[in-house]
Amino acid sequence: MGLKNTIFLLLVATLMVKEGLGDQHVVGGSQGWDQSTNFNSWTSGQTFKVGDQLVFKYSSMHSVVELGGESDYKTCNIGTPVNTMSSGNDVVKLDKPGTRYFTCATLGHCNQGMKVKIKVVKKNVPSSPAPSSLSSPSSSLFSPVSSPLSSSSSSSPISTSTSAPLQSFTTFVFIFALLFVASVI
Ligand SMILES: [Cu+2]
Repeated sequence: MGLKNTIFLLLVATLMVKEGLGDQHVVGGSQGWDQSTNFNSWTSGQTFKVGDQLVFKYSSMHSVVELGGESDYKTCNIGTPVNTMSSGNDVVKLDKPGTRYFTCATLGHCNQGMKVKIKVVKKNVPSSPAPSSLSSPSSSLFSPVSSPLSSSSSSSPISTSTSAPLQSFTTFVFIFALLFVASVI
């Protein structure tokens, strides 16, 4: 196999890896998973795609309960949950298109608005990789992707954005370098 073929395969492999890496959405942004957060305004600024992850960051007074459907979501019925989490740093993978419903099991919090509805769309909406990503705030480049459970979760910095810009940028640079090498050979 020639070197050009090897480079081509590397290029393809890189793109495939990139396809597998979704964005991480820290639920509620910098305010995190809390009853004071306005989740409607947070979701309105987000696009959730298959392969992305939700990260719930919260103090021990909260938890995460996934509900089975719209009616439970509307009525704050946590009696028949799909899933319950309480680590304070919970990651939920969005593995298929559809709507997912989350709330908090602490008494009263759901009725105070501590619930979020996530509409997951298929991945292959046309995306513009490098330019739009690069215009994101630079602070998001250094967001903790999956920090271990910290003892002081209330005072720890909560990232508002995703790891996607960094991934896109490194992929962009890598592909550019490969193309450059290929053209020299
Ligand atoms: Cu709560």
